[in-house]
Amino acid sequence: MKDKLLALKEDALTKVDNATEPKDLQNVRVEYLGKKGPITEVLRGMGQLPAEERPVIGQLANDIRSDIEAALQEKESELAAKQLEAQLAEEKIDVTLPGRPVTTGATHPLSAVIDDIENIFMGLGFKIAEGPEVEQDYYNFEALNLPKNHPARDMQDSFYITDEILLRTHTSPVQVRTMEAMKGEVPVKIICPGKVFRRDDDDATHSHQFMQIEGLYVDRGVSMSDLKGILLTFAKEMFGEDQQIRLRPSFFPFTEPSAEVDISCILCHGEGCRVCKHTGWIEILGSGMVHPRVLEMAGYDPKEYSGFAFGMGVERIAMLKYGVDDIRHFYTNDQRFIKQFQRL
Ligand code: FA5
Ligand code: MG
Repeated sequence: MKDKLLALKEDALTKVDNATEPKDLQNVRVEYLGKKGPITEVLRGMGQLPAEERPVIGQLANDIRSDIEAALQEKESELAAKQLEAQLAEEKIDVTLPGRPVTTGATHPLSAVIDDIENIFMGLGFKIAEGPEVEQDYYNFEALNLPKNHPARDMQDSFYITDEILLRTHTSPVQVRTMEAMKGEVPVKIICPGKVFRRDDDDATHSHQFMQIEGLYVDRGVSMSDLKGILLTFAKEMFGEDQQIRLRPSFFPFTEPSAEVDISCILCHGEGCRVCKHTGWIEILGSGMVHPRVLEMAGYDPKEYSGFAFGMGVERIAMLKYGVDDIRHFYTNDQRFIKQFQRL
């Protein structure tokens, strides 16, 4: 019986030794130490032993149990340690790998140009005004001295929603809305940036949707020389100290007299090149002295007050400032284009 127990111990310890997974050890435990295991069986048969041998065999059986249990536990922690090591090796982080760049958003070039223009005019005492993009025919045309069927409406052929409501074709209706809201107070000194819409065919310098910035200054004694001085200051701040401007007689029903304003060509500085069509000048805006009828309709007595107004194309300014040769680049959202203008 003693030999049988010792042989069982040998077998069990060999199996523990050869175990490679926790589940192998669990099998050994069930096989040798379980209720139906061989050791339990030996102990059950003790009744047939002579009385003096019983305590010796009993002691031996208990010792063998605890030896096997101890071997199992040791092997268990060995396997657990190995498994942890393998897992750590697998999850190792290579801190020498290059990092992944974090990309940050940037201001769109058109927004950046609007910011610049706003800053220049705020420095000259102008406030920012706003108006609706879906506008009434009255504000877009009639109150600007463009009655129904006036031929000048054709130049801004537009998107009508009903006979009386349209997408605004310029930011000039904000002149009227601002004067109405000011109820005869002076000075009225605002600029208004915003989207405008026209049934224009898209090409390198035209888009059916674009942006304008309107300017309006109404007070006692405002003259054409104020207009010229403000716009020259703007051109110098926007494009550089050596900038010159030129006023060309023009026509708008809501200004009298009217002028189209050119700046000396950014690229050739007035010598003549492809961009300025060899004239040395580039048109950036329309302007003039607010027509007496427009002042009157908005509640300002033209005998007492006068004012100037202008409307510039934001995309045209941005194209000149950054040397962009096609207006459509601004709207296609090509990251390779946009990223060139990143500012923090
Ligand atoms: C006007 O829209 C007048 N409301 C400007 C004005 C305001 C005159 C106040 C007098 C007093 P015009 O249609 O010329 O004018 O447009 C003004 C500017 O908008 C142009 O000089 C040009 O820079 C820009 N622009 C006009 N049409 C387009 C277009 N289809 N795409 C991009 N920019 C355009
Ligand atoms: Mg024009």
